[in-house]
Amino acid sequence: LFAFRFSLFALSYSLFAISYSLMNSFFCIDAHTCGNPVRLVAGGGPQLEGKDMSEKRQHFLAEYDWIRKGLMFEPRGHDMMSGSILYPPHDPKNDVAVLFIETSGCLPMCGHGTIGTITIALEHGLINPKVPGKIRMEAPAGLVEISYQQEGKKVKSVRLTNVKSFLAAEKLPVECPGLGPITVDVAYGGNYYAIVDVQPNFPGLEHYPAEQLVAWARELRKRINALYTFVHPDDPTINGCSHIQWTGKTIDPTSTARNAVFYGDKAIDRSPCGTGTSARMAQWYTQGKLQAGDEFVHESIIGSKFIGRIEEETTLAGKPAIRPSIEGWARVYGLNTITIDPEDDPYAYGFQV
Ligand code: PYC
Repeated sequence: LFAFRFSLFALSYSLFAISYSLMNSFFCIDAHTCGNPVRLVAGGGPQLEGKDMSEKRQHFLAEYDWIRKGLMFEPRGHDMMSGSILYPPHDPKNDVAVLFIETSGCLPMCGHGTIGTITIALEHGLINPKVPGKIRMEAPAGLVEISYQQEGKKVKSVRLTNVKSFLAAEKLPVECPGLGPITVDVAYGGNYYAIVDVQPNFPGLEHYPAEQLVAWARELRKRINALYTFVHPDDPTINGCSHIQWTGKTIDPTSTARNAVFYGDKAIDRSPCGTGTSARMAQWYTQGKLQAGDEFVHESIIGSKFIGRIEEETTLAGKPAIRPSIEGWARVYGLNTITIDPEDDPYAYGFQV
């Protein structure tokens, strides 16, 4: 029954995909997760080669990155735009595989992207979970286990148990433009994050406008990557510090912590960032500030919240690691058929200013 159901899914998906890609048109379903955009490409995504999503990610980057640029950058997207493309799973035990696309590239894992993608896919019948209420999702960074609450067609919340997350380095010195010498901890939660904790030269994110944090973060990321190397122990295609996580005082005194996560070249995540929250929970866990069973309520720059929890205490390459879970919600708001036609539009592949 599974094989039959899966082949029907795969067949209808490929027919849909082929007919859209022939027209260079992409049928997208737009949503946001706690304020941050998720554009799911439900038709027109390319067929990719590879035995898993990590290999498929490399194939996409080598041959189809124009699709990401066209759909994510202005004029069809914007600085914060982020999305995903669904693929059949490689392991028959799993329900779906996902490629994440974003202004910054193709992320190994994206938490807000997962919550939005799963919400859209369930509400629009693009996934048929083998076990109702549960989804096993293959991401380039590894297996992500999901549970969700649905009332009628509406998905009310999604909780994802992320890949192994760990603190990679502590108190790395770096000179931050505008702030002077600071130290950062670097943690992995599906991407590598430099976490800027409150310290003498950084009183907290609430003291600065978002544009200022963006400008500093862009330069800070360059400097960190020039000084230090980060490579995932199991997958060398995941490397480099891609995000900066500014921290500060919460708006709601009942929240545990707040962040402003910089990604791409000009974006601050409007959600608390799922992989950033995972990285920060791994940092807190390793530093003895968070235990299994504790609730970690993480607030974003706009005050939206993810609820984190440690699901498993484990190790990775001899280092302490956790499998954190993150719960959040998404709302679907638009159907959007987007054409990328370079013969007709000089800005088909987008631009950045
Ligand atoms: O939620 O993991 C996330 C994420 C990564 C970049 C933007 N959001």
